[in-house]
Amino acid sequence: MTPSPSRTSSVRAVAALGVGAAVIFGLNAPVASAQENVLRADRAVARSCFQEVLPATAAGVDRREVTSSVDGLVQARLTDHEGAPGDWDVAVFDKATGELVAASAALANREFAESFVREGQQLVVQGCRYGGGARSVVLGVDFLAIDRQGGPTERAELVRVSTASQQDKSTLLGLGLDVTEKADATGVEVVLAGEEDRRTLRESGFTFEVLNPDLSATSRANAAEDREYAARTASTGLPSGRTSYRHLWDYEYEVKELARTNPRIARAVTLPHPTIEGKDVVALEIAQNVGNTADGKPVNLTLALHHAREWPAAEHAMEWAYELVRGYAKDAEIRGLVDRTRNVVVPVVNPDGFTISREAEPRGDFSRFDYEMKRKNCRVEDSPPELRTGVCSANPAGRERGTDLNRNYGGFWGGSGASPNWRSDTFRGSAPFSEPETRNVRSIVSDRQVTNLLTLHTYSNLVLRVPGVLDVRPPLEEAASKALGDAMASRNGYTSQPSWALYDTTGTTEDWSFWATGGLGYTLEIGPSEFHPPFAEGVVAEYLGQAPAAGAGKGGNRGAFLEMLKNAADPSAHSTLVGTAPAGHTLKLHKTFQTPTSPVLQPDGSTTPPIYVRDDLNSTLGTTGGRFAWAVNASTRPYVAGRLGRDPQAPPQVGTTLANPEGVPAINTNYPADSTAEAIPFRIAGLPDADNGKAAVSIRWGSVDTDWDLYVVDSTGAVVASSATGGTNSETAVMHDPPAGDYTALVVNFAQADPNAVDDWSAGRVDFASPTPTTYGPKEAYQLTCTNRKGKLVGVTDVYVDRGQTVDVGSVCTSSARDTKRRGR
Ligand code: 0X9
Ligand code: ZN
Repeated sequence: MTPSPSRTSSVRAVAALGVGAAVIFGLNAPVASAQENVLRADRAVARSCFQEVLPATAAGVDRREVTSSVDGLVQARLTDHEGAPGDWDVAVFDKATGELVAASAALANREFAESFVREGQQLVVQGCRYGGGARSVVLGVDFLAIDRQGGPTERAELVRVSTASQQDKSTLLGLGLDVTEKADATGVEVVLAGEEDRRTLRESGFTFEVLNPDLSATSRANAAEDREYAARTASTGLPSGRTSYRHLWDYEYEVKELARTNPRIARAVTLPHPTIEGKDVVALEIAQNVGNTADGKPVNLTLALHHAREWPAAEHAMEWAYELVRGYAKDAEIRGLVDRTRNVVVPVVNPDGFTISREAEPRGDFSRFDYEMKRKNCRVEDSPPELRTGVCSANPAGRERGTDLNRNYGGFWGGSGASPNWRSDTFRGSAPFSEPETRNVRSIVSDRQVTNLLTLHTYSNLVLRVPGVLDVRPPLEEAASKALGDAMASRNGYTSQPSWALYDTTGTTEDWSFWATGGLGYTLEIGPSEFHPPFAEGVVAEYLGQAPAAGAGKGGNRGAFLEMLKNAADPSAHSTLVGTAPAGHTLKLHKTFQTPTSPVLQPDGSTTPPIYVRDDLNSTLGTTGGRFAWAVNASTRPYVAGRLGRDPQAPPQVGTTLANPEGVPAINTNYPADSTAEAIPFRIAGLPDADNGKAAVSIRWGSVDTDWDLYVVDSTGAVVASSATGGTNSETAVMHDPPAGDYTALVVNFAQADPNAVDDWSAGRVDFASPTPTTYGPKEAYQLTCTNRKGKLVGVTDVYVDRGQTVDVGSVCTSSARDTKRRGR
């Protein structure tokens, strides 16, 4: 595929500070270490670097003045100097107005700030030594010209595509369009980024209606509303009091300030893998005596912003961090829960993408919307060679560059609902865990006992649980998984359901974490209708549970997060190992296994064999002497443990035919608004006569150019199944575990190949199948080891433990492996 003209922009990079003023084409490497590029400060001062231009004489600050040589981007980078670790931040200001242009405030000396500038604009680049021992740091400043003569600005719109069946939704997903999570029995909302997407949809034959013809206008209006709201609101009821959407540097700075000012309960952490643009990803850990990470408490992990444009997700995670830290001092419920758990919050999993989306709003006037609606990360290697140039904010492929991080996890990777095409918004990446951002999350989940995981997205008012794929079937722990999802939904007013109920997705966060570790995992889709609505609605109302949010009066997402935390604190919801060990010893739980991905879908529709993904789970308990209790996940991973099903109590019902009534209904392309259809009643039997795991209603006709659509309604008239594809000569609507009762098949005459010779439907049938029984797999063990103070291995044993169970492993550090094993079993 070739990019549309508007996406073509050429980038020229100029090193402004550094060894000469070399012109670097398509490169943004940090500048080498000439003296003028080393910032120095003898003292560290913990303060914001981006608040204002500080006096030149102020302690802990050094700065340079530069003039932009281009119309385009400025990039300021900090890197270590002479290897000394520390924490420096950087901010770029407009010299004339003192206004902030860009900033970066991560936890170490690795900083990357980028924004738009005009040719001749004078800038102050300020470096601030926030903490740590590094007296100096290397500054690199690059300017990148952007050619904006690329063509017409694109108009993005939101449409609702009619898709009656699961098959339809798969076909739609296959078009590579930007399909949202807003979906129901009859349609899905899709973002069309421009002309090319409009053409793709028109040519696909799907019918659609326009919901919002100009998303760019809505986004400008929302931004204006946000400015007015912030201007007239001194403080909100949010835990932080925040009144507007944060920038990436706000998240970074607030994470470290919360840690610095609450050192006993909060700790700021840099995740192990820097992003593709070279940014550090930050997390906040909250627990009583937070520094003791080997205290054996259950870990509650809150993730946000896998997807760049979903700003309220990150706001919710950050407010939750404030809730826990501030609540610890003044709220007995929060304090009690935090005392029993360890909480890790990653507000921005995808900082590269977030910055591009967030900073597009005020300044990016070239194909502006395109970047604000970015979803993926900044991976460029999978793009065609001619599109591998340019930095992420000005890549010739525009927002289409990158991997969908929520298709890149190992769980069922490469199957349906994820694209093999680099350009798609659901591009799965070149391999499972090919991206640094997903590897960061993987490392947290692999190195801790994460018993509870919540990953925040926008939008559609949903609480989604595993699995993301219908074929995977529910886990044995479906009841526990559903109960917690329902508990969260009772607070935020969202719909609680398995993810696959909307459409299949593979490679998502919790479809790896749950099936590999057993930690309960959920996706929240926050808010009813927009990726980043006005702050007052998308953040304040949704978090606190105020009108117009669905959770108004029920506790909102704050309440939902509390339900998650309560579950984490409840030993009956996970597993516990107890035993005795002398003080100062280290217990380790270890598991290694491999799990197959999905058969890997290829661009031509064929599949190649699954890839085996190796996982290594490791967690540690530091002993304090005497009895210990260690909160852990069950030893058998749900992937092999089995699947929940049902034993048939009776044979399935015998299939029946649906007779086509006299006559032909008028053409109707507007069901359900227009109810014109043929109605054929049928009955589904129940126990003791029949036990149906599945009912399939089907019809057939002659020409693929004729289009009959099929809907099944129950006795209340609610649509319970449907099938409305185009380009086929049959439809099949499927019901799973259908309740006994009276139903009606509604057959809609959508189109006729030849209006003068009716191609009527025939062969109407309802077929039934038995339920699939529950299946059980093998039991898996953890390897438990104990090492003494000198690092000598003094105990080893296998441990089997189920959810809700407490297993006594005895005195694991003082006996031979065989003795310990006998005691543990
Ligand atoms: O598509 C996603 O990654 C998530 N939705 S979003 O609109 N925020 O992008 C949801 C993933 C899980 N959903 C399904 N299996 N349907
Ligand atoms: Zn999302």
